[in-house]
Amino acid sequence: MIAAVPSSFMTRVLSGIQPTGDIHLGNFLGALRQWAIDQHLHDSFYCAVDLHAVTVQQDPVELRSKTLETMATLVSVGLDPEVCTLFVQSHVPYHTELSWLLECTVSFGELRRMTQFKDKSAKQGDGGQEHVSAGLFTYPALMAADILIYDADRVPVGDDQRQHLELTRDVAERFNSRYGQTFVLPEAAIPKIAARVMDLQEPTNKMSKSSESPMGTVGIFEDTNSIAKKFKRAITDSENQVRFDFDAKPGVSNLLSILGAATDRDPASLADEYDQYGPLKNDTAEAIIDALEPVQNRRAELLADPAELDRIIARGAEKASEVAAITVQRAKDAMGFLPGG
Ligand code: ATP
Ligand code: LTN
Repeated sequence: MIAAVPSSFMTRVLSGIQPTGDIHLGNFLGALRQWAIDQHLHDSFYCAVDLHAVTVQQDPVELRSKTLETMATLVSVGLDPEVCTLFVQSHVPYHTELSWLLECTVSFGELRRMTQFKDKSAKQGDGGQEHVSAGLFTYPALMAADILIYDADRVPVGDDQRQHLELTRDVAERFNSRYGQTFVLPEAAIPKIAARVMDLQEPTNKMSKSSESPMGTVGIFEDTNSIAKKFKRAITDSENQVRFDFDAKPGVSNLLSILGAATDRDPASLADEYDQYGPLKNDTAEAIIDALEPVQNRRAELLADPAELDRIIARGAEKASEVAAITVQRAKDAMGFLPGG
């Protein structure tokens, strides 16, 4: 038998998912599935980032139920609470404390350049002035705190988070050079295939929880018939030639990426096996239905035992807090806050 590697010698990993909307295939292939596959290789922390969710207005009843659902999803995709730490971000108040210190390290100009802020504020009507919360603007400082507080070496995310990760590294480097070595510099871990799953109806837009395209977004708990129907109706093009070329053929390339991710195959070489769109759509739907079956079954088991989920959440908060408390104190000491209190 191989002896377990002590966690102090393992790579530390952290990532988060917002408890908003229904978790979709983009979240699954771009992030969650990878988290589950790699969990035994690293000392991993995964959270539902509820403090990020409130950067846009949330209904309180819905926020509570979505947070529970998101935690149930983390377990359903195969994350083992005995192996990794699964927690709710707001249960570890040190995140917001460190976030303030980092808001005072990041610059206004850096935050203004974040494309996620530009996109989300533009969607709110007035171009980002009166109805956009200040929290949506400072969000990347909180995300940096989420990562740096666990001394994470590696952050597995989809491609849309690349810019936030670069900012996190810049902020950590600046803090370290001002106040002395305090934070570990994290690397983004972005999957090679399906790092940006596109909407099935509008394949030039990313599949997103906040999308208004129900036929374009595939929820991971959707029933089999509905998943099959969405793939059947996926937008392709009029060329009827299967080729992997995202610029010229976004719809077909998206299907090839999804099939490639689900079957662990290279999307470009999969293209050689098809000369029509129909069979490609059917095989992609089938591969996704197969990949989601164990996830859907585990969820049914978990929902039958709500006390177990409560125990997992409580244990996660305790384990995460132990680590986070130490890092925040280190950062405060480095900045010159008076000890005690
Ligand atoms: P929204 O678009 O409404 O902000 P979201 O769908 O991006 O929400 P998040 O909770 O912000 O969901 O993302 C959780 C993880 O899923 C992140 O690592 C993110 O990069 C990844 N992810 C989200 N959408 C996609 C996608 N379409 N393809 C690949 N990865 C994705
Ligand atoms: N910003 C991310 C969610 C997120 C996150 C994090 C991801 C918040 N904190 C820390 C990785 C690490 C998003 O919108 N998907």
